[in-house]
Amino acid sequence: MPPSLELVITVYLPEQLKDAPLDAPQVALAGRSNVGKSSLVNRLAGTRKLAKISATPGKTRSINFYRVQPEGWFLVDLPGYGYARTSKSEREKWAQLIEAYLTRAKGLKAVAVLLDSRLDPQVLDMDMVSWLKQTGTPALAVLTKADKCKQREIARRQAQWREIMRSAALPLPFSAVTGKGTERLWQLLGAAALPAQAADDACAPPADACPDGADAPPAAAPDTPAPAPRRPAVRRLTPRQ
Ligand SMILES: Nc1nc2c(ncn2[C@@H]2O[C@H](COP(=O)(O)OP(=O)(O)OP(=O)(O)O)[C@@H](O)[C@H]2O)c(=O)[nH]1
Ligand SMILES: [Mg+2]
Repeated sequence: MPPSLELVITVYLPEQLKDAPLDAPQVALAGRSNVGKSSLVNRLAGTRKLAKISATPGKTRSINFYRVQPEGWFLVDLPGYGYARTSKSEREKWAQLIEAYLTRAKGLKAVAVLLDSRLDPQVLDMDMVSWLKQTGTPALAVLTKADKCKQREIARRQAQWREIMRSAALPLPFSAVTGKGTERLWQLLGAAALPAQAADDACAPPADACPDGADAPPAAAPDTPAPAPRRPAVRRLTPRQ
């Protein structure tokens, strides 16, 4: 049985973060607006109704904390960054909320960076990856909307991101439409959230591998320090203390 997801709290303002389970083990989902974060949450949950989805970018304007049962860690859906067609003050508000979360979430074990399979690496995504490296936050790269791409294109995108992230691992192709990558993603998220438990389970046989090579674990905390970001990921992100 796959784990289940339950929405426990929605946060709209940085000051509301004090009521959120920031100390509990958690993995956050980050990515540009419209990349497919909420669709991924719904696919993991096996429902279309848990997270709100829209073809119009900028749908998720809050941070949504989902409890993963039975393990008890949290999957955290962040608002998308870089949505251009909204006011500057609105963008700043979201950026502040994301920054407040990333800097205060003591239980944050990793950030799954969602990247659109169809697009060449975007500056905002590279800035997010650089920030994660600088702060020593493990990153899992996930290529969304994989159903829209031919395998050759996916392989090229995987190689591009592996190079950028200086990782031995390939990003995981994922499709909320077909379900491709779902089982593997659950494994990777769980292992990131609860590493000790994953080590205990290490003797268990590996789950089925994806035929297209997607079974390689996606980029995890790279050892090599990255160059400083050209500009901040979502505004000015200060490393966590
Ligand atoms: N073909 C395809 N479309 C997808 C996939 N995932 C998401 N979409 C579509 O992409 C659009 C945006 O999806 P969302 O899940 O709302 O994206 P988001 O990242 O949560 O967006 P914000 O909340 O605005 O940050 C919707 O029209 C989805 O139906 C996918 O795997 N394949
Ligand atoms: Mg969303």
